[in-house]
Amino acid sequence: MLYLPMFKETLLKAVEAGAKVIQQYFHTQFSISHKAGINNLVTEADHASEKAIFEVILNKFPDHSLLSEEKGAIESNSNYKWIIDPLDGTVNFAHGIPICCVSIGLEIDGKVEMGAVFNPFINEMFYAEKGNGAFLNGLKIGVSQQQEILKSCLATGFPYVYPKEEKGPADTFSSLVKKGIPVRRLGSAAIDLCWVAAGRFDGYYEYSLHPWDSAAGALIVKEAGGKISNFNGSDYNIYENGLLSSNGLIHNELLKVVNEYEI
Ligand code: LIP
Repeated sequence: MLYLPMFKETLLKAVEAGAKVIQQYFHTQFSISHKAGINNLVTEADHASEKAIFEVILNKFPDHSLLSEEKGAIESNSNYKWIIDPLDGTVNFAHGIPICCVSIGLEIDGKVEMGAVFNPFINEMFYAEKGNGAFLNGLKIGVSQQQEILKSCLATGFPYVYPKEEKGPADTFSSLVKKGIPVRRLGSAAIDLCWVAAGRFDGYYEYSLHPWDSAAGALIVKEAGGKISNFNGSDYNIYENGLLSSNGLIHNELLKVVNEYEI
């Protein structure tokens, strides 16, 4: 791809610009409003981060499409779409919990080709481009080698509007914790995915996410040697529900849990 270095430079500048803004707002007084659901918050920082990110991207690529959590879709007839979560982990941020990040994926001709996730509070920049591996602060990363789900450390998240189906997120969570498996709930899908890529979690699943939550992190997991699918085990689509990511070694066991609620 001829223009990759230009895209990478803009991608990293954009996540850094957003991250600088959320750091400036952290520990200050900022307004918080509510979206659909009980705790689906959005803060001044989300909007200010998004504005800073847009400025970087549109300054360089004014004709590209954007899909961002707060502004939604800004379509053009471009083959390039920047998929942006200006502040992933908003509830954490609003409560002064520094487990949050900026996540941006670049989709070219319908496929995410590169992505970056930056948590400025612990200075962790995750980056990947398709076919070239995944990196944390410039150092190559890889998924864990844990082969047994009973010995794994997992992560999940929960929707703001709980699904009406009889069995769902709480049942899967319950079946895992009843077996003594540690299941963390960090509150940021993008960080959850990057921590699978870095080998910290052996797997992460979530029932319903938005494209901006997972566009960058899904690629980072794959480039770190991990596996990502939907709950049927087929290719994950960022525009559909059901994300299951792992080191690949426990993937089938985790699929069984989310589908049959038993290990
Ligand atoms: C959050 C995700 C998290 C999920 C939350 C929420 P937000 O995104 O990162 O994994 O469990 O329900 O969707 O709202 O902080 O951008």
